[in-house]
Amino acid sequence: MRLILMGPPGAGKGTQAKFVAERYGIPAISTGDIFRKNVSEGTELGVKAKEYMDAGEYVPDEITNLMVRNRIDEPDAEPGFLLDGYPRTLQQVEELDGMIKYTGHRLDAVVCLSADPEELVKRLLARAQTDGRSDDTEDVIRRRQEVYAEQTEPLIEVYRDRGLLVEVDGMGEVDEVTQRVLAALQDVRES
Ligand code: B4P
Repeated sequence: MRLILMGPPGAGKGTQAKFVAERYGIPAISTGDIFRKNVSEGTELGVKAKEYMDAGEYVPDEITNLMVRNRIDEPDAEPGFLLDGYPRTLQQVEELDGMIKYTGHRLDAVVCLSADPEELVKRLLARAQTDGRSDDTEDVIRRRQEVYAEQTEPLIEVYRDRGLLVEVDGMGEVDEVTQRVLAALQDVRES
């Protein structure tokens, strides 16, 4: 399976990616996690990414695309992968199309989690209490929501037009959402 998991900040991408990846035996590749790892290790990529992430902006496409290209070239991603939080711009969609075409494979589905924006602010502020992520302050969360609406929401139509979009309600308990995502993907496999 080659899957994309998308949705606004805090919709549950990272939370659900773990379960989906486990179910299908594929790696979950989170661009956000890779950036955060680089930030914590103080790499050159991390220093560049931090500036954008802390402001709630997207890291530039050329940096993000190269990072994903390298990651999906690794052997564990050969049988398939779940991309969590990539692509987020139309340019990233184009790049990903090229990467997948090059390997002779195709995307199976794009799962988009939806949730009420105010609930998402609450979830992320709650996470701020426990994880202390530097981009989980209210101003930055609201900026991330704007950036998502401007740059990532248009991708929904792109994937809908391709017949790949699977919309899943991300409200409710984590395990309820997991059941919905897995059931929706089961339908994709059987269709
Ligand atoms: P991400 O790490 O992807 O951050 P996110 O959108 O906030 O995460 P996510 O939606 O995964 O939140 P989660 O489910 O874990 O990106 C961070 C930054 O990296 C971006 O702003 C950008 O700067 C940069 N970046 C990443 N990818 C990029 C790209 N492709 N291009 C350019 N820049 C990029 O959950 C959030 C919280 O809600 C958790 O605390 C969780 O426990 C809780 N939660 C989840 N589901 C819940 C539920 N059903 N009920 C209650 N709480 C729930």
